[in-house]
Amino acid sequence: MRVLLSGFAPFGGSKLNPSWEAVRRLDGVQATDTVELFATKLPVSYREAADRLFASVRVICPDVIIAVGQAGGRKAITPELFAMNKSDSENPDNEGVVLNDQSIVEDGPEKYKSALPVHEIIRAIQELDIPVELSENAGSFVCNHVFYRLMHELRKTEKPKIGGFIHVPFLPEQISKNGAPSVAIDQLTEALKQAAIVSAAAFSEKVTV
Ligand code: PCA
Repeated sequence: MRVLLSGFAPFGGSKLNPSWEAVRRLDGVQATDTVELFATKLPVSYREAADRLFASVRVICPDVIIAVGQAGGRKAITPELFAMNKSDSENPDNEGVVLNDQSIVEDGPEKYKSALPVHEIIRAIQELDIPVELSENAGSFVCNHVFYRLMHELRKTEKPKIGGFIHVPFLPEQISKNGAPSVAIDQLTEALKQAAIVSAAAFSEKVTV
């Protein structure tokens, strides 16, 4: 079974993005006897990010898609429960685009729920002693945009797949001494690997029931 993890390029003046730093370390990793991991990098662009994810999905044909992004300031890894049909941020994306109060999919549902087993993911990461908690708010910038487009796309794919979104905190090297909380790269990488394994197991159960 294949799990595709996406990470984002740096944005907002940062030199790196922990989401890509972590998932790139998982590209090509055989996580278990049956679970293979793949990674793809997305631009921080409302216009392009989701289409780039779908292009990778067409090439890799994963069963599980886990999009990952940075949520600077959060103290824990946060599997997201809901994607909202709204883009609204003062921050420009990497193409300089600012969106205010805009629907992502015209006439689309107000929100989608993650299809990942978020509670199992949280339990598995807790067992590794890595900070993790549920989030019910993926924001309204490019991450939520990709999450919403992914969930919208997954409704209509022929071959069943599951997907969702996980935000990760800053890396220690992104913050000044007394600044925001952070989680080390090895922990982020291990946590996302577990998230992939748990999600693949949930997907197998779903398709064999
Ligand atoms: N985080 C931003 C966009 C890219 C990223 O890594 C967000 O939370 O929307």
